[in-house]
Amino acid sequence: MEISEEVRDALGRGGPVVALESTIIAHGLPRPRNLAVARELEELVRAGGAVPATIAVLDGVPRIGLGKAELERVASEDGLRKLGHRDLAPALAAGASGATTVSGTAFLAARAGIRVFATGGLGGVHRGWASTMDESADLGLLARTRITVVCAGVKSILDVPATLERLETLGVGVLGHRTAEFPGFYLTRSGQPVDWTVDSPAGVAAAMRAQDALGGLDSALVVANPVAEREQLDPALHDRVLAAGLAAAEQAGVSGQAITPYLLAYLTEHTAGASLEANLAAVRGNVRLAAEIAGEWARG
Ligand code: PSU
Ligand code: MN
Repeated sequence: MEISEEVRDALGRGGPVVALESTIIAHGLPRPRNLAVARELEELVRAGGAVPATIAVLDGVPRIGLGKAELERVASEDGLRKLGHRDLAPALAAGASGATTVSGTAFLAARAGIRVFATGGLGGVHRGWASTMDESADLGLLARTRITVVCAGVKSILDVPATLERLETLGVGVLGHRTAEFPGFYLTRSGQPVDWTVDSPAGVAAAMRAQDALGGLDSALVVANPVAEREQLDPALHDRVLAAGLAAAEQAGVSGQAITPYLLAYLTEHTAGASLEANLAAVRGNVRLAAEIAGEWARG
């Protein structure tokens, strides 16, 4: 894999680095806004004193840290694949290009030596799992990877209580950041409790150090960071449009990798962009917090 000079330097001196995923850019946000967002997220990491490492696969090469032209490719190239960790080997062998999901990004980030990763909302157990068995590969990969993922919970298009149960079964730690309630991605609250709450980035770094001191199984630490209440999507609008979107997806026969992008786009369209603003507010908050955590972690 190819690590950019800036990221390599930062890692070499033990400086703070934050990994950013590319699926949200390529498949989760509408064009051309997505490119502006990709740049903005990198700037937010820098403003927080850390180095951004946006991750993607281009022409069969995993890239850790993208240049200007590469970021533009991720935001605008047609036919870019969506790559979970299981897709990496075939993509590399085929010389393909793709955006990496949480699982693909976390896998590559950990191998590059990056410990902190920011995203919007994790994948998880889809509603209707009992008939489709659709559970995001994000969960299984996080169960086997020592990385700290800052997110606004799991996407609210999912079965949130079931996803939390799976995280427990898989042994993935969940910390609420200044919240005793698990966030709901577009929404400040999901209605589900979290078992552990920390009140600062230093508190997260302390848990990371404790993970390392304990040793044993490598697994992720999920830092759940709610979107501010004034920036959340109106909960009644959310519930109404999501119900319609789930019905539309079923009617259209959308399944597999396509379901998450379909629902996110449906919400954006049918809330006149309000869900997009809430999504972006959540991601920005996560990126800022991740930069602070990376700073605390680097201070040792
Ligand atoms: N967070 C967002 N938007 C997104 C995603 C996360 O705000 O588009 C992406 C992540 O890459 C996550 C993926 O891994 O959605 C989950 O897809 P699936 O349900 O197909 O595993
Ligand atoms: Mn799936």
